[in-house]
Amino acid sequence: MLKIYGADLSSPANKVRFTANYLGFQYEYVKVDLRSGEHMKPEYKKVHPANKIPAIDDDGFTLFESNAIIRYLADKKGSPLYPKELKARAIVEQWLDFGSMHVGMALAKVVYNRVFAPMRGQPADENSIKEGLGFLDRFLPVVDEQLGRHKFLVGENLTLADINLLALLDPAESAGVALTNYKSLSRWRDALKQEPFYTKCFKDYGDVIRARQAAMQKAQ
Ligand SMILES: N[C@@H](CCC(=O)N[C@@H](CS)C(=O)NCC(=O)O)C(=O)O
Repeated sequence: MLKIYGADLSSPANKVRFTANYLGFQYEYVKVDLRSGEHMKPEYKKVHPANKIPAIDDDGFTLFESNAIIRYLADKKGSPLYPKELKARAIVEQWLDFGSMHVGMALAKVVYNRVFAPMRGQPADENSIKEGLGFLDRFLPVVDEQLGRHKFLVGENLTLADINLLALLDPAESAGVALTNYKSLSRWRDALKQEPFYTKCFKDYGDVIRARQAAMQKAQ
């Protein structure tokens, strides 16, 4: 059976679970505890040579990098989430890359420094936060405009580009990044968060962060 190695707070790993849920895969979710360094164990290096999550093991076929994994899963099912036709696929790739390389990278700077650094007792890098927020101010309006023109990022059908961006935006509010002013993006996001592929993982990512923060405070 397909195994998905991930962790509930990892947006790249959640993206893989959302995709597998949407496509109807049966899978075993193998939680890798990053805090205790489970990912650094030699056994796990056989699954991911750089000791990161997510990764999958599909009956002995191992794969890492969340975007490579979701493409593989969609192609395995022949799903329209990842169309076959040349230009349709190219546009999905375009928004998939834009989501990961621009929106996701910018938000990650803010999320790391405002959420994960404090959890690890590390100082926040204010310059990195400022840079991330600047990029978000530039890139989120582009996504909002696109979603004002279409139901989904690539027209009227859900694709991998939507699932990618949905997962990467999950920690926004926990990092103090409000998305409510982006009306079309909020309409798109609120609707997708009601879908079973998402709710099968959690109601809201913010709940997962808050539960982790409360557990850490209790343990102190
Ligand atoms: N580009 C990778 C990012 C993977 C990544 O950085 N994962 C983080 C968790 S979100 C991780 O494994 N961190 C542990 C580490 O780097 O030691 C993907 O999309 O799969």
